[in-house]
Amino acid sequence: MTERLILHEYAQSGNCYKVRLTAALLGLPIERREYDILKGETRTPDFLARVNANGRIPVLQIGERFIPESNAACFYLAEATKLVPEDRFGRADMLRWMFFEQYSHEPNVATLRFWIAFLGDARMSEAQRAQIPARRAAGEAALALMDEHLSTRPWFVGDRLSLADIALYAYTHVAEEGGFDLSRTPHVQAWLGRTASLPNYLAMDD
Ligand SMILES: N[C@@H](CCC(=O)N[C@@H](CS)C(=O)NCC(=O)O)C(=O)O
Repeated sequence: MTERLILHEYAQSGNCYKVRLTAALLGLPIERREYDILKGETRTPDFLARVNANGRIPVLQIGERFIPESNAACFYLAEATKLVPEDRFGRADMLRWMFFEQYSHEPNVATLRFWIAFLGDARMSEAQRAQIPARRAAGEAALALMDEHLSTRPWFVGDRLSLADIALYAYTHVAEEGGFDLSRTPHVQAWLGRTASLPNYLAMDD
């Protein structure tokens, strides 16, 4: 990759971490620009006009071009590498898990972590508080489905790590910060351990 890569991010966001972890596993150097989402720094007129009209991070900057959406940014970095299956079915299956992550996992597992560990009781709205039981049930269902899938294989797709694992790892490994009990999903726990033992693994706090 010849163009300069800059990640516009909030380091504690799992969505941003996915992109850093993908870059690390591929040995790609990436610069980082931090925004405080709790202070609305991704909602300024400049950010909206220049970086992402959707007002969110992560955004991967490639030279002068910008790719928002974590899984799209990971795909930009990983296309045609060992992190994307070579066969057509495997690539579609990888995308299946990445869409599952965005629809069934992240809105529940990540959102509860944000409300509970980042906003806290004092800053959580009544509307958010009212949604906790439904989000908890949906998050537990997503983790249970992952556990069942991992009961017979080491990785989500095929026989090696792919972007599906990276996308799901990011918020699963910190799910307990949102009150999820990972001891109920032993196959997920074992997979978390395998992922964290990979060569070039990067921790969220690094
Ligand atoms: N689907 C998007 C979600 C991006 C997203 O929700 N980003 C959050 C942090 S994880 C954010 O920027 N929040 C600040 C805001 O909405 O103002 C992705 O996968 O990148």
